[in-house]
Amino acid sequence: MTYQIAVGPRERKSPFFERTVAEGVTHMTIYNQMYMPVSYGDTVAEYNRLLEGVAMWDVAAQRQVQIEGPDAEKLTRYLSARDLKNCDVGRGRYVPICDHEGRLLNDPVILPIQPAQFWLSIADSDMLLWVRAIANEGRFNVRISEPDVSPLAVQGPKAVDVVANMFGDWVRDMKFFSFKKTELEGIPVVVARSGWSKQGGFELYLCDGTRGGALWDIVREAGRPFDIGPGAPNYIERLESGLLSFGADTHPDSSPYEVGLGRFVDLDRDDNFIGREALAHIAEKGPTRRLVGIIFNGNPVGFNEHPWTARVDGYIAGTVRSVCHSPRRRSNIGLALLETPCSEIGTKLEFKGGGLSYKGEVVAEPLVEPGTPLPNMAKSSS
Ligand code: THG
Repeated sequence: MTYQIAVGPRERKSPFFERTVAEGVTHMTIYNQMYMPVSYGDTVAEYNRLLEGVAMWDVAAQRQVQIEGPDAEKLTRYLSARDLKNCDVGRGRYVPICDHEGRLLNDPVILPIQPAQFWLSIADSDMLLWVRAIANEGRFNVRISEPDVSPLAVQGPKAVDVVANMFGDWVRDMKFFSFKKTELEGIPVVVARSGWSKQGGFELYLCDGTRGGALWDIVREAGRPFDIGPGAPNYIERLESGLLSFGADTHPDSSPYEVGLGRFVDLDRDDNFIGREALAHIAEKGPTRRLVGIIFNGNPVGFNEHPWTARVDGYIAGTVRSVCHSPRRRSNIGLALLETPCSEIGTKLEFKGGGLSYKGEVVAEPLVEPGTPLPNMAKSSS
């Protein structure tokens, strides 16, 4: 069966859209009502480039929710389940945002741009609606907007050389999640040491959407000596490394505890935040489900279109959320959301997907230790 997703005005185009099309993007997803590239047609080559070289990703769909004004810090802290006490300007934080029942609504990176100006660099859910509602109902003195800001990620072990080539050697000393406002040939950007991979890299937050093509070309040119190529948030690498994909790995009612973000919830902080009571209750009882790493048998799988039902001795124990074949683990791997009693390491699972039956097992995370090199076998001949 072949079908296509229609392109129309209800979804937005990234400032890098035309360039990604010219580069030969083959697959897009929709994220925050914006098209986002996921593949240029050779996922193995893209994975290899991310592990051994450098890739550039249009991640403009990681939209920003900007909170500005006298109560900006107060509101940002109230929204965040993580204590932002020592969140200095110039240093980002990975933060769970929950509703009053402790359900995870989003897992943004929060960037304190100025003392009274914050960006929530969001995953795929409508944070603008949530933040505006909370701000207005709580009479916070703030302005909430979606600014003209679009991240372009440069990821991989050679990313630091490419970014130093453009901005200077000072970027080599940047700590993870630190950022700085600057410009590149007159284009306003925020340079951050961050990105959705464990291979190292930067994100350039373009602050003028009319300059997307220009920024793309500058990065492409600076990366030429390092054989940069287009890529996208890499499904295989993120599963190996254990980076959460909100909405894919999570249920609409998942708490941060069940999906491995409990370490970012601070219940003993002094100030109040949304979901505090519910989260304290869940923490005390323990989550009823847990997201765990799995390995499973069979020929190398591609990806799953939807969650697969997982059984333990015939009992429906939960769902397999995301799967792929890992070249470094030399096995099929995945993440499964299982009832807590069925989530212990060593638990045996059965599931069906794409017409095939699999046998799997719960294993420790990360599925692949950071720094594990690529086996020679996996390297493409191109
Ligand atoms: N960069 C930016 N915005 C984003 C993402 C990003 N918005 C959407 C999505 N990604 C949000 N999710 C994540 C998930 C993980 C991380 C960042 C954003 C991440 N985690 C590190 C880890 O797990 O090792 C560090 C976590 C920590 O210890 O603080 O980087 O990628 N701009």
